[in-house]
Amino acid sequence: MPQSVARLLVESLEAHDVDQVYCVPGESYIGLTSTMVEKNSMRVVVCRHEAGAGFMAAADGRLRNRAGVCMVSRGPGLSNGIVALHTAYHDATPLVMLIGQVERKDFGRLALQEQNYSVLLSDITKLVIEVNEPEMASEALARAFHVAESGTPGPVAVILPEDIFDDETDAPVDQPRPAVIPGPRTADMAKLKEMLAKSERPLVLVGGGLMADAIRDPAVYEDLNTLAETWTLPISPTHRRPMLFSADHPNYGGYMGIRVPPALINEMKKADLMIALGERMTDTVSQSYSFPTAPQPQLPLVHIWPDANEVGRVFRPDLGIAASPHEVIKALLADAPPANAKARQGWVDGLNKIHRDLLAKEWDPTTDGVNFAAIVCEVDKHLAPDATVTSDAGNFGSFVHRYIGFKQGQMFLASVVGAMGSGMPMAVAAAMRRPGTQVVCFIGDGGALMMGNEIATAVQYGVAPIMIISDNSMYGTIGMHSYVRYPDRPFMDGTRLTNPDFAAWARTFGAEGITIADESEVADGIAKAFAVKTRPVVVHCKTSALQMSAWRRYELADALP
Ligand SMILES: Cc1ncc(C[n+]2csc(CCOP(=O)(O)OP(=O)(O)O)c2C)c(N)n1
Repeated sequence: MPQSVARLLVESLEAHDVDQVYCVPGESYIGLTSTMVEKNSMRVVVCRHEAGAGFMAAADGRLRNRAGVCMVSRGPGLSNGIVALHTAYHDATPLVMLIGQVERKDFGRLALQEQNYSVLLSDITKLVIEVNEPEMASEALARAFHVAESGTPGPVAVILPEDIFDDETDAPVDQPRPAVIPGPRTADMAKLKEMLAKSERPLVLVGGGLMADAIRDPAVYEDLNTLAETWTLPISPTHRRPMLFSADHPNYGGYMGIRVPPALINEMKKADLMIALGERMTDTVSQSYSFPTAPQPQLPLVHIWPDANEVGRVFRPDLGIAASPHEVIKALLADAPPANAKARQGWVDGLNKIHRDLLAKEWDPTTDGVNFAAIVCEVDKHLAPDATVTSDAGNFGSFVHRYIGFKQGQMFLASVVGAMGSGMPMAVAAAMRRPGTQVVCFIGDGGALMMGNEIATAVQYGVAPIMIISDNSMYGTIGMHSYVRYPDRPFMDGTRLTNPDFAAWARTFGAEGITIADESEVADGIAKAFAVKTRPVVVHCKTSALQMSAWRRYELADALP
């Protein structure tokens, strides 16, 4: 029986297991939202900004290892949402964005809010699909999900003209394509085993590809731990993936994040083999293409990623394996470890000692506000084994990575490519997806006023994330870059911010507001925040600007013009 395109689209989303979509409504696709609400088979989460909706869908994509779905209106709506597409594209996160378009009869006239999405989105999506025929609608969605989730996952845009939703069609629901999980070749596994047997100082980086596998199959963690222990390998989670290996595991080889501290990176550079296991190998992870060096790595590199396009795109590996990283781990575990594996124990212990020293919960006193280290260490004491932590972009994040001892089973979400504004929406999505568990968002005063307004969405949907704001009254990261690059010039004025009382701001949303202005208030303030549980909490932390990151500080004389 014929049915409307809107109904067909909703049924197609249902077939793809979509139970929640994030949106800012718009007249250009109102035919779809109204049908969704009428059919009531999935929750339509109404957000405050399209970037918020996009980041929530990106978080959903990571939490479920299925494409998260958001819907935005044409022109201004999509323009607001572009930052989330950019993040999903760089972060290899599966995302389907449904975007309204002008009526088909007006294509190309520069009609109200018209944009040419195929041109506009060509560098930040895997695919743009324009649905101009009712018969194509369901097939287009099936393709969108498949492309978003396969190979290197990423965002796909589906363009829906305003006048298509009420058209009738006999087209059936196009069913989801089966997940394609690539495995390694026998010959490549033999070579990998040979390289591992010869190596005295291997370094294993684990990244976002393994995170995706772990959602599909939680046995990933047990298998990774067994591999590390029996093959005597140091494991280094990469930038923004700290929960892939427990920080207190004796095989933890150090966190390969942004600007690895000298003590650790100098030791890592003694490695005689690098295995990137489910890590895309970005600018950040490779320390600006210096370890390994691009395009020719200074040490033998094995790059394992489920997409041959990516393996070899920047670095020339000695061995490239286009496979799921978990499949490679399982294939390694099918064999006994090399006879001399235990000879690597000293190498693993050495890296682990540096890692433990770096993680020590120590900090120096500050005079111009609380050292954010004190707050992050206190939060760490309260985090449950299944807690979710999200982080916005900014220097406050360095404290999170230095002082929180993440564990497998916990979840960490952030824009790996460093988009400010991502932290709070991701926390809201996590709180909806993981009800009854702790969700903590770390954010700067800069990011808090970019996208912290999604706290309204948390209140509206009855979830209770905790937003910890490091208010150093400046865009601190940029102050640091300015100081490092142009040490003789004044810099603070170009990055200073005048902020509201964030605790009072929180209360106007119906959230709880707590202020921490002195280190003596930290333990109480954080305990109160974790005790609330029934509504969102904002902890306004008045932090030191001179303590520019977890690793360095300015002298007052440096900072002033
Ligand atoms: C959307 C976006 N705009 C600008 C930047 C550049 N940027 C990176 S960090 C930063 C400052 C962050 O300031 P804040 O949130 O206060 O945290 P802090 O660095 O002070 O800890 C800026 C402006 C960015 N990464 N993303």
